[in-house]
Amino acid sequence: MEMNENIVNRPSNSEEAMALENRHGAHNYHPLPVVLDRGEGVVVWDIDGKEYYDFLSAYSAVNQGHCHPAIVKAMVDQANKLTLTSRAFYSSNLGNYEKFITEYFGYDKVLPMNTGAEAVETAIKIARKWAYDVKGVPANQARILTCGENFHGRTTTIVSFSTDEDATGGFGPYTPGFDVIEYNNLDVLREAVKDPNVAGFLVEPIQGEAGVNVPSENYIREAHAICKEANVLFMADEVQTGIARTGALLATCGNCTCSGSCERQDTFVKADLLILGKALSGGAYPVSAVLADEDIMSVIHPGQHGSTFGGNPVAAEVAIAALSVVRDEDLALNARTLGHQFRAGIESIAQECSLIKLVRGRGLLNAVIINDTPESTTAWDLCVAMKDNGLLAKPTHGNIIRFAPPLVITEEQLDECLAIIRKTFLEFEK
Ligand code: IF1
Repeated sequence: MEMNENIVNRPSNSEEAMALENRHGAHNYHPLPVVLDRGEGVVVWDIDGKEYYDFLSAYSAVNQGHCHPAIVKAMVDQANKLTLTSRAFYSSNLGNYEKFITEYFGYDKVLPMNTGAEAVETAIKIARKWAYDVKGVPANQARILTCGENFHGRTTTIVSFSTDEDATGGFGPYTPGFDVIEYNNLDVLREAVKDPNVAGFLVEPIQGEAGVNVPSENYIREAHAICKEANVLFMADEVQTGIARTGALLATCGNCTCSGSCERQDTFVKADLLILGKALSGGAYPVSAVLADEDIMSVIHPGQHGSTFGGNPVAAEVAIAALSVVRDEDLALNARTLGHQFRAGIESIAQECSLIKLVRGRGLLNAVIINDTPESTTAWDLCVAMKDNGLLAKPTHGNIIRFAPPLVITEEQLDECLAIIRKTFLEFEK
C-alpha cells in the first residue's frame, strides 16, 4: 500500500507509534498497548505484523467486519466522484439514501447526521420541539427522562445527565431538563411519565457501557406501552445495540430479524425516535441518523437543525452498502446463533475457572463479569494477557470485559477465540 509521504518518519514499530500518540495527542483515552495497522473481517494486524481477533469491533461500529469490500468500494467510488455538497444544495445521493433507509427500518422520515452523539442531540431537540408544538408543553419546560448508568455520548448536554463521574465531572454547568430514573424499573417510569411536561424517554435497549446491562424480557415492550399511554416519545438509542449486533436488526424489536415491518405486534416495538450510528457505516465513515414518522419529524423546519457533513454523498453511499451487507449476509441471524455459542462456551470455561463470575448479553454483544472487585486491575490484566495470546477485548468498567466481535465471525473462528480465552484465563489463574 502506498505510504503517505506527507508524514516524515512514519513510526516503524509499536513503541514509536505509542510514543507519538502520547507526545502529540490529548490523553483522553487509556488504550490497550497495541498499535493496529490493518484490518480484514474479524482480524486485525498490529504495526509489527502480529495478528489478532478483534473482540471490540470499534465499540460495535465494525459489525460487518473490517474493510468490508462492498462498503469500501462504495466509499471509494463516491469519494472519486463527489464527497461533500453541504445541504445548501440537493445531491443525487441523499434522496435515494433517505428512501432506502426509511423503507429499511419502516419509518416516514430520516434526519441524517454524523456521530452517535450528534444523533442523540438531534433526537433531544426533536423531542423538545414536539413537546412544545404538538403536546402543548409550556416553552422551555420540556423534561426528558433517561436512565441511571446511561451512555449516550460525550457532548456537554449529554454528559449533563450522565451518572458516571468520569463522563460528567468537571464539565458543568449542566444542561437542565433531564430526569434520571432507574433502568429496568417500570414502576418508576410509570410514575415519572405522569409529569405532563415529559417530552420523551431516552433509553438504551441494552446498556452497553454500563457493562452490557440486559433488562428484563418485557422491559422495552412495557416501557414503550407506558410512554404511548402517557403521550411521551419513546426514544431508542440503538447506536451500539442496533444494526444486528444483538441478534435482531434492532434490539427494540425483540428477537425477530425483520426490518420492523413484521405484524407480530406482541414483540415488535417501534420507537418514536430511532437513533442509529456506528455500524450504520460499517465503521468506514462517520454516519448516524434519527428516524421518525411524519407527525414527529415535521416539527423541524428549514434552518432549525443541520450539520456540514450530515447526509453527505459519501455517507449516503456507505450507509446503503453497510445496511445491504447486514441484510444480504443475514448478520442478525449469525449474531443470534453465535451469541448462544459464545455464552455457552464461556459458561463451560467458568466450570474450570474461578475468575469468571458470569456472562451476559444478547447476540454478539456480551460481557464477562470477572470475579474480582471493580477497583482491581484483573479485568485489564486479563485483556493484556488475551492480547498477548492474539485476541483484543477491553474492560467497560472495573471488572467487566466486553466481548463484541464483528458479526461476520464464523463458528470455527469463534471456537478458536473461546480456546484463546480459556487458555488465557486458566494460565492467569495459576
Ligand atoms: C467513547 C461504548 C461508550 C453509545 C451509545 C451514543 C454513543 C455511543 C449507546 C455516541 C458511543 C462509544 C463512544 C466511545 C466508547 C464507546 C462506548 F459503550 F460503546 F463502549 F463510551 F460507552 N449512544 N459509544 O455507545 O456515539 O458520538 O461516539 O459516535 O466515547 O469513549 P459517538
